[in-house]
Amino acid sequence: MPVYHPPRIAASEITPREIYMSRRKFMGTAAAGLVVAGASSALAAPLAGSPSTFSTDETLTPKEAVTSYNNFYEFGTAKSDPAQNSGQFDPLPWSVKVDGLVGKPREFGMDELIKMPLEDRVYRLRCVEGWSMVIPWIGFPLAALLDQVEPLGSAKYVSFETIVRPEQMPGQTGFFQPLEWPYVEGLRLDEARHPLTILAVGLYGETLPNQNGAPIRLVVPWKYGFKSIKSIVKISLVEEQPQTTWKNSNAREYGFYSNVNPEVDHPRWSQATEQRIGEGGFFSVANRPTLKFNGYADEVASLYEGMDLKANF
Ligand SMILES: Nc1nc2c(c(=O)[nH]1)N[C@H]1C(S)=C(S)[C@@H](COP(=O)(O)O)O[C@H]1N2
Ligand SMILES: [Mo]
Repeated sequence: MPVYHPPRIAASEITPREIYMSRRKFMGTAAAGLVVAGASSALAAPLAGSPSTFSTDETLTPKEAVTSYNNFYEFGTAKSDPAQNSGQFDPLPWSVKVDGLVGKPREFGMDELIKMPLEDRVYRLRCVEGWSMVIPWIGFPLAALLDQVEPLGSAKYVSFETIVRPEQMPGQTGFFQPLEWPYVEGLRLDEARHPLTILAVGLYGETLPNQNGAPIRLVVPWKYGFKSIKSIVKISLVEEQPQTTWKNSNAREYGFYSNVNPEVDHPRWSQATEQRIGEGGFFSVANRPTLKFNGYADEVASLYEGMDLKANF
């Protein structure tokens, strides 16, 4: 199968601020009436980054699968829920507060974040449930943002927080709450600063669809998908290992590190193989060997030298 390359628009042809402003204007005038189930992608604006040497050349997972088979419990627990239930979510205006053990705490507006040095990063994403995708993200290294706030020597970890907005997130309302809100995640500072770790603002040549974490989400390709927290409103530099949602919900099954590792099984199922979504039909079998660190061992294995990865799962 040939590798599909998303259409590229020369970065010089787009002023990100203009796109965001016109998108906002559109949303303002079009009003909620136009936003029907599954139509959130109609609000997407074109976006482009420069090519990156970190990209895999594996066959891309079709866009339809990337945007309709999601985990985003704020919109419901079924794979189809995020695409179906996120049409009312209005991601703009948006800002991300960066605070904690930093010299220059501040809030970044989305208009600024969209102007960071954007790159195309085609990454494998491997969910702890046993499926994987190859996704063409557009984003920038998290390290570039951290540099701007000047982390103090005492900062050892980075914590992340998703928005809480029950009026636009149906999974945050009702009697059954599958997780505690806000969804939180964390990385060690060296993991957060690793060049593979990005904040994504788009995929497939467009701004992020709501179901994929609009308007800005984390992507850490060597860890299980749940570490890649969506719709981030806060990033804090801290001294102690941060709370993480899935560990809080079940510490026996989900650890802080959550590095993709075929040698360390989940207590209830093997992690040795995976099912590539969109390959051989939507419901193909798990016939691909899972690679250590999701195939990024050359880049990241040194971060864990001397660590027992079975104990630190
Ligand atoms: N806020 C939030 N972020 C989240 C989740 C979630 O439920 N809420 N699910 C995680 C899981 S389990 C996975 S596999 C990835 C899926 O990202 P995708 O839908 O873009 O493929 O998002 C992660 N980020
Ligand atoms: Mo996941």
